Amino acid sequence: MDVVAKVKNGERIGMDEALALYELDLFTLGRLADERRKVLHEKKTYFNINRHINPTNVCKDVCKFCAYSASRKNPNPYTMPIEEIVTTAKKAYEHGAKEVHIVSAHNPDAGIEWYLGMFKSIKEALPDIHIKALTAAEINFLSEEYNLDIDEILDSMVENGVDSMPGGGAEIFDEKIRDYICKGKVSSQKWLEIHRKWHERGKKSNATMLFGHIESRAHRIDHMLRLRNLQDETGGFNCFIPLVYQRENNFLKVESFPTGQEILKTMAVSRLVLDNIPNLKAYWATATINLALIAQEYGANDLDGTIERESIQAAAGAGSAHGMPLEDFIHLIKDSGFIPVERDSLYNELKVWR
Ligand code: V47
Repeated sequence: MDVVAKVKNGERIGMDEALALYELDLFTLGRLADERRKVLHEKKTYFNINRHINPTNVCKDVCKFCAYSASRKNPNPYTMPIEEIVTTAKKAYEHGAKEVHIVSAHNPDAGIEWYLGMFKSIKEALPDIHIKALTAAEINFLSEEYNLDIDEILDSMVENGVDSMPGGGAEIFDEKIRDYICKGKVSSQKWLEIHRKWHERGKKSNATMLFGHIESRAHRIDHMLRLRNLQDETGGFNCFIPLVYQRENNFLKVESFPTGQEILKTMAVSRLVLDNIPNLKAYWATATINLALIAQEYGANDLDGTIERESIQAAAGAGSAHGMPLEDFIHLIKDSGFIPVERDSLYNELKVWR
């Protein structure tokens, strides 16, 4: 049976079939992904009102793709005091944010109390806000730096008020590519193990994939299949987020960057391979807003959120430094023919913006 028939039958596809999907013309592939999206979400596109906070850029690791770390091309190290992080969260809450998304670098001078204490202080000040924080890469760093079990750290996260985990640090699971782009960072196996342990606590997380640099289509599919296997066991992933590689101010030499077609195909293939992860996020910060809006027709049903401020991808050229006003967000989703639905961090619907 050919891959189109198999997808239409709702059958699971493997590596060779997913590679064959990439060979389809964009419209055929898009239609398959759109049909799958409609079954799950009709014309709804989810977003949340959130505030990204990146509390330190001091990092002991050296990822070639990173433009954010202070030890590299960016000469301005900073570490926000906990009071400043709480004040930032409070201001965001007053502006309507329901989630703080907190991702940092791996700062060996900040101390474990700083890493975990910020969550406790935020929750004390704002018991209703959802804290999405600590990537598996940060958790692995804390475990190595302070000689703690992963379990101890995950338990402390829960005790200190972390509600869910973001999907960062996954990059590309293929060991050879990973070794080249981010040697020394959390291994693929460890990344998956940390998420498994988090899911075992009844908690949810996201999964990212950094693509459009030196990886091949097969590496992307391998990444998706490893996630699909874990999701079969735990069901703990809420959302998959293919992050488009941003090329500025870093040390990863890339010969050719993905076209809009390749980005859309990757979205569509993600939707079809990851048949057990309900949400596919076209993260507008890295895909650009216009392509993210088109990606809604290629399987994506989530656009992240208003962000308000973001430093990691913005340092590498993304247009996310100042977020996106809520009115613009809603207007753009509506104008592109979809129904904006404000969600909470766990994908419960809060408001349908008709
Ligand atoms: O893992 C770093 C990426 C990630 C670059 O869970 C880059 O909802 C593109 O975790 N080009 C961290 N990307 C961000 C993250 C995240 C973002 C949005 C939503 C969610 C979620 C999580 O930022 C890192 C890395 O892959 N990143 N440098 C770059 N040059």
